Amino acid sequence: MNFFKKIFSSEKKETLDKGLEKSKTSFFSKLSKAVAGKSKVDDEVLDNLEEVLVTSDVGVNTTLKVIERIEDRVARDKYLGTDELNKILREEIAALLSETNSGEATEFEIPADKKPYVLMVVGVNGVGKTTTIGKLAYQFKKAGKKVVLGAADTFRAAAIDQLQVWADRVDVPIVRQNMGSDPASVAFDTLQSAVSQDADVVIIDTAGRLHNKVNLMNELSKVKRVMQKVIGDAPHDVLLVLDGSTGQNAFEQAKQFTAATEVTSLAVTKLDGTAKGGVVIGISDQFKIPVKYIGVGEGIEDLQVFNKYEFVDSFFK
Ligand SMILES: Nc1nc2c(ncn2[C@@H]2O[C@H](COP(=O)(O)OP(=O)(O)OP(=O)(O)O)[C@@H](O)[C@H]2O)c(=O)[nH]1
Ligand SMILES: [Mg+2]
Repeated sequence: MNFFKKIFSSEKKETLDKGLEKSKTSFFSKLSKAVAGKSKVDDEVLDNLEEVLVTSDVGVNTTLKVIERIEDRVARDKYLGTDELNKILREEIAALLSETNSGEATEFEIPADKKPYVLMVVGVNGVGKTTTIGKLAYQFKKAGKKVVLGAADTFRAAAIDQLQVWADRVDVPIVRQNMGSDPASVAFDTLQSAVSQDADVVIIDTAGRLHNKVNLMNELSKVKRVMQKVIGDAPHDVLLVLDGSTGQNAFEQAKQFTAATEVTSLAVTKLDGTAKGGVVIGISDQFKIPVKYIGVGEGIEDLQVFNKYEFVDSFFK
């Protein structure tokens, strides 16, 4: 299996290893209980393993697929030692995820044929939208791109100020209006400003209102429609941010949000400091929408391009 031969920057790997520490500790302590006193992978071990995966937030559907793969393997190989379970899990989950379109990238990249490339960020309150925008702006700027931010979360004054703090920190321009102004109008202004500055990337922050509010769809549609007056095919990416520390709740949010609006990519944040990191495995397996980024801390550098092989490698080691 050459999945793991790809070499990633050791610095990135270290941050990821550290970010997943809690998830791993919790997973491995459950796993060792599941195989205690057992030397061979048998039905009882598989039952226990199923429980370990489900309680590690991998999700029921994905867990069943993983168990099936391991059952097949048990049927093929005559003897599978529990001491190998770790390695087997790593291989089978990587093989399972190789069928998804998540996590193929290794760099912060944007398509060169869209200028400016318009990224709209959506998600419920507090999931980490603004922080993720700040971190993305930093990465794109570092890659030599000209970035403009748009403060279309006009719901709270603090939200605009928070984006301003990130804009100052990264040293990129921000387009803002007063609190309570029309988000679509801010988005329009931002795109116009970006075009006139010949910017490469525009990132639009939006209000984190509840996914079950009826007006969400209308509001986001309006923002999109108005942006299209400036750039016909904008937004080029609608990034839904999910809080990984909420585990199964993140699944629910993704389901409900994708039903309300067209989402083209996912970011899973707050994987550090939670034992629920397994949720990324389930989300990348189960949603057709690719997971593009993961948040592994509050710092400016703590956003990573999600790469499934690197992730699985980190998780099961
Ligand atoms: N530990 C950790 N904290 C994070 C991460 N991403 C965001 N946060 C924190 O989560 C909190 C909420 O982040 P925001 O960026 O304000 O979230 P938001 O979605 O913009 O929230 P609203 O604007 O209120 O809807 C902040 O305290 C962030 O520092 C992460 O990857 N790891
Ligand atoms: Mg915000």
